[in-house]
Amino acid sequence: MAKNKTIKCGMVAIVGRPNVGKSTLLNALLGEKVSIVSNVPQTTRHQIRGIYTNGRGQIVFIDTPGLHLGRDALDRHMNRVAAGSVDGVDCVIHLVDASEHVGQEERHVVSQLKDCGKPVIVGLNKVDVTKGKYVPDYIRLWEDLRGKTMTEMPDLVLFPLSALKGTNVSKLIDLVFERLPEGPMLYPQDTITDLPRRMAMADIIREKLFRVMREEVPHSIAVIIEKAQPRRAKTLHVQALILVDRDSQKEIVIGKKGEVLKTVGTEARPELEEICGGKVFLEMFVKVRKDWRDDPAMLAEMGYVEQ
Ligand SMILES: Nc1nc2c(ncn2[C@@H]2O[C@H](COP(=O)(O)OP(=O)(O)OP(=O)(O)O)[C@@H](O)[C@H]2O)c(=O)[nH]1
Ligand SMILES: [Mg+2]
Repeated sequence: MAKNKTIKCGMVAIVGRPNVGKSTLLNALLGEKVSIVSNVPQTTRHQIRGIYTNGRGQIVFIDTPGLHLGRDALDRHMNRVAAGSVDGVDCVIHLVDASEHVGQEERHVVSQLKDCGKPVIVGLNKVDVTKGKYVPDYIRLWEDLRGKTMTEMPDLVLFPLSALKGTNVSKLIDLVFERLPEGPMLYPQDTITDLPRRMAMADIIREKLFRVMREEVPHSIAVIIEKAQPRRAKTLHVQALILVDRDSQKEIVIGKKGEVLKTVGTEARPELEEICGGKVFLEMFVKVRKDWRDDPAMLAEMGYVEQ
């Protein structure tokens, strides 16, 4: 009987400004951490797929870098990845921070999405903070930029949620399935993400740097896994290179008597061991590379490939 049951499968892009909670939402949807989260805008730098599978079918969620107005090569790369993610998907989740005013950047996001030709779910996130005080502003923004009222836009639906608290997250999955076509699964049932392991490892270390350094964290910080090789007794030897673009930042990243790096290592190791499935010996080095955010070769080495 199960053989004849039709299943629904498709791809869904999660798009929005930096820091609205896209990666938090992806993790909440999957019930597992696949994308790093921080309170620093522009945390996500590449496209990360998270795959949700159940009896109804399969949803491939795509977490994207925040759409923003920056101008250097890394900014251009991040914006291109985010905007390009909308092509080829079956549905778009436009995630907004409903606890904050609509700003210039949000107008920019809607102007990019308004003619995408896909069903759009406007996820009104962070309703745990202000109970969605600014929701009417987000409705007005869509109405304004499309020149139509909500009732004239059946392809658009507004949906309040809290990615952090999990409020309405399972209902969002129902809403997405309603918008997907019937079709075969795109990934094996037990796949959760397709992020290459070295990139996932580099991201975990970057997330811990953001957490430990808080407001001191330099805008231009990057992590590259230079080596991940087995070393005696099932231990994986991981060498991570941390890049900053000024000497003064190098000292901050290392910290007094190396305490920042030490804490980052302690926090990162258990998560690295989880994705590697064994013990990890972690070594970190900090180097100064001026203007790496505008250096195509450096960006390519980090996996932020120019397309
Ligand atoms: N109060 C509250 N905070 C949230 C919620 N969702 C996310 N956050 C917080 O918002 C901040 C940003 O979350 P991220 O998931 O990294 O945001 P993002 O949209 O992926 O950001 P970028 O990758 O920089 O574009 C973090 O501090 C989260 O804990 C929510 O529903 N409620
Ligand atoms: Mg993110």
